[in-house]
Formats: sequence, structure tokens, C-alpha cells
Amino acid sequence: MEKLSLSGLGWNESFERAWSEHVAEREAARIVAVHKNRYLIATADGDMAAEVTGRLLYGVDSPLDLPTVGDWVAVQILDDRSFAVIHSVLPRFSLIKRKTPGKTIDLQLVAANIDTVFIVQAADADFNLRRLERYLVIALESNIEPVLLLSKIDQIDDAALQDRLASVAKIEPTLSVVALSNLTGQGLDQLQERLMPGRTYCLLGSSGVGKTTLLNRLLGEDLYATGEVREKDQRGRHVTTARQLSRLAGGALIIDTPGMREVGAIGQSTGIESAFSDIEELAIGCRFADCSHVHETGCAVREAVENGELDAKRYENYLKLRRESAYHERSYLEKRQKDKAFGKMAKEILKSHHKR
Ligand SMILES: Nc1nc2c(ncn2[C@@H]2O[C@H](COP(=O)(O)OP(=O)(O)OP(=O)(O)O)[C@@H](O)[C@H]2O)c(=O)[nH]1
Ligand SMILES: [Mg+2]
Ligand SMILES: [Zn+2]
Repeated sequence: MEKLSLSGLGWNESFERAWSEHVAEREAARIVAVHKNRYLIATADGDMAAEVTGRLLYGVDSPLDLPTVGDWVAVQILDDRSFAVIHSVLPRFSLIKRKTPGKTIDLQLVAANIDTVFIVQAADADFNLRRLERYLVIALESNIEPVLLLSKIDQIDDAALQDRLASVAKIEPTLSVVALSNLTGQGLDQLQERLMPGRTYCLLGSSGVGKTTLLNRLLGEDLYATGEVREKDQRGRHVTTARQLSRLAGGALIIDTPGMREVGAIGQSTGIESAFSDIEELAIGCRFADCSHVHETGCAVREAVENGELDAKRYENYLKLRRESAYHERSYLEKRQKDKAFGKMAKEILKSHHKR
């Protein structure tokens, strides 16, 4: 085809002006909260409601490409500056994903552009090393620095606390831990010292461990609802129901999330390798390079379990996570492929209808 200049197509000065405005109208904003297809965004001009353009909504390859809390987006702010349209999502430097809870096998975005994950575990009954390992996998899969916040230390005595700290150090010697109580304020200074202006932190943990109570303490006011966990009433279990980004007076940004009922693994082989680096290291000594550490002879990992060098429960959790993560990933990819094949078939049928 012959090349035309834009003016040959009818482009004129007025379009030129409109175009430069059109481009200049894009502003950067950060997603503060998501509710179905509605977003709350923070802009240089304050917070406002926003929606994504139809083009973004229907043009994305997967829902994972739609904005989530913590995302940076390019928006166009409309006339009265109370509403904005989201045109695109900027590349993320990190992304927290998890398997959707329950039987459905799908990926769910938790938060984007996170510098540090605060894994919150209560020092009382909630404390569980195997669950801690699962959270570590989630953080490390995305190369995010994890920090363990051991909450409710007012509920246990010092000997029990030292015991907990020692058991964490045994599985993850380099993991930073802050032991704190929202009740007495103990440990909060230590946490405050870690919070850097402009950095984004994400609170992850079971329901009732005190994530929102902690956020309120950091905010210096009871801005968000907190409450007792009602064990029997599953529906009313979570006090926090939505993910939300808050800005602290010192300039740090912190995302509160609803408690996770289960921490399923999906497509997280890298995270598992990082969270179980001790096992990966032992594996160098296995006779076979592709040793699965399950039944092979000359397996250095199993040998370490047998002689007590590697905790059997940790080893079992490693195998379980590896199986689960791979199984869920396979099912997820199969489902995506079916969806895609269906989409392709639908398009072809539509095309053949048009031809007639
Ligand atoms: N003893 C004690 N109680 C605490 C502490 N922190 C929080 N709590 C209590 O624990 C209960 C749950 O606290 P929340 O902050 O709502 O817990 P959450 O982690 O936000 O829970 P979800 O929003 O459901 O995920 C509340 O009754 C709090 O008062 C603490 O350090 N010590
Ligand atoms: Mg909460
Ligand atoms: Zn092995």
C-alpha cells in the first residue's frame, strides 16, 4: 500500500493539539483498593474512584494482567477530577500470587510491587512452622524479602517465646523476626525502625493474628475494624474483607489483607527451592543429578533425615509442597489451554457466520 502522511489522511493542527493533550492527560496512579471492577486509586491530586477501559478489560490475555492492589497504572482523570479511567498497568517489580482457596484451581493476585512481606503469626495457638514455610514460598517465589512478625507475645511467657524463636532460626537462620504485642506495645519500636518511607509492605497471615490491629497501631488510630475470630461461624470469620493500601505518617506504605484460610501452593518451584535452600544444598550430594529425594539410592537428603540432620517434618512438607505446586500448576495450565481453545473455536464460528 502507498504510504500516506497523516495530513494526507486528514490530520490537522486541531487533531495535533488534541493528541498532545490526549497523551498528556495520562497520569500515574497507584491502586489502593479493588472492588470487583471498581478501583480506588491514589494520585498526586488525592484519591478517587476509577474503572479500567473496556480495551484493557477485554484485551488482556489473562485476569492476572488486570490491576491489583499496589499496581502502578496510567490513568486519565476526568473533568471534575473525581473519577479516572485506567488505561494500562505498568510492569510490576514483584507480585504476590496464590492459589484460590477451595476446590477451584486458579491463580489469585494478592498485591503488586511489594518490597517486604510481613508474615504474621500469633505466638500462641496459631504458631506453625509448616505454615510459615508455605508463606516463605509465596514471598520467595516473587523474590520479595520476608520478615516474620510474631504477634500476641503477651499470651506466652518468655521461655515459650525463646523456644519459638529458636525453632524458627533452626529452619530459616537468616530470616528476620520481630516479636511483638499489639496489646502491650512491646516490639513495635523495633518494627517501626524497619519501615522505610516509599517502601511497600504487605501483611499476610491467618485470620485473627492481629494484622489490622497492628496496622491501626502503626497508623496511631483505630481506622479499621478488628475483632475476635468466631471459629464456628465460617462465614463471619474474616474481620478484614478486602485488601487495602494505607499510608503511614512516616511515609511507608502498608497493605492489609484478609486472613488466609489456606495457603495453597501453585507453580512455585522457584519459591520452594529458595525456601528450602538447605535441602537443595544437601541434594548436591545425591548420587543422581535428577534425584527426587523420594526413593533413590544414594539420596543425601533422605540420609540427612535418617541421621537427624534434617527435620523429618520439614522434609515431608517440602515433598508435599513440591507435589502440590506442580499438580496445581498442571491443572491450571490445562484449564487455560481449554479456555483458549474454546475462545479460538468461538472466533472461527463467528467468522464463518460472517462469510455467509
Ligand atoms: N492478646 C493480644 N490480642 C491481640 C493482639 N493483636 C490483636 N489482638 C486481638 O486479636 C483479635 C483479631 O485481631 P485483628 O487485628 O482483627 O486480626 P486480623 O489478622 O486482622 O484478622 P482478619 O482481618 O480476619 O484477617 C482482636 O480481638 C484483637 O484485639 C496482640 O498482640 N495481643
Ligand atoms: Mg484484619
Ligand atoms: Zn536425593
